[in-house]
Amino acid sequence: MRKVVTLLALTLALSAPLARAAGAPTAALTVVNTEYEGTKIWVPSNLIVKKGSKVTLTLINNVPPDGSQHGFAIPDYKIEELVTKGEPKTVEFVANKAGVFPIHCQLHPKHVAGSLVVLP
Ligand SMILES: [Cu+2]
Repeated sequence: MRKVVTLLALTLALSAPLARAAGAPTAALTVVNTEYEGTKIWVPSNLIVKKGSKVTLTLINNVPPDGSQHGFAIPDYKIEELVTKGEPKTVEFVANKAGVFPIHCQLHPKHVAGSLVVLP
């Protein structure tokens, strides 16, 4: 009986990390809108996650003046947010298709664009 209990404890101890590894990967990223010499850009511009990841984006608009608004859109994932300076926004989605998907500000075509890269 003692051997069985020891074996059971050992099995549980070894299987716990495996069970965690089998869960969906997660990615928590903070993306900040900033202005450099007159050019507005979300940084980092390229977001890289693995397919199947539960992605949580924290969007922060730091471009003056207070109350200014910029967009953050990933049309292929049907994401379109308005982010006001001083009011960070959280976006959650599952990266369920692999590829390279454009990110842009839907309000300002000249705002530098980026990409969401979902690795297969
Ligand atoms: Cu903008």
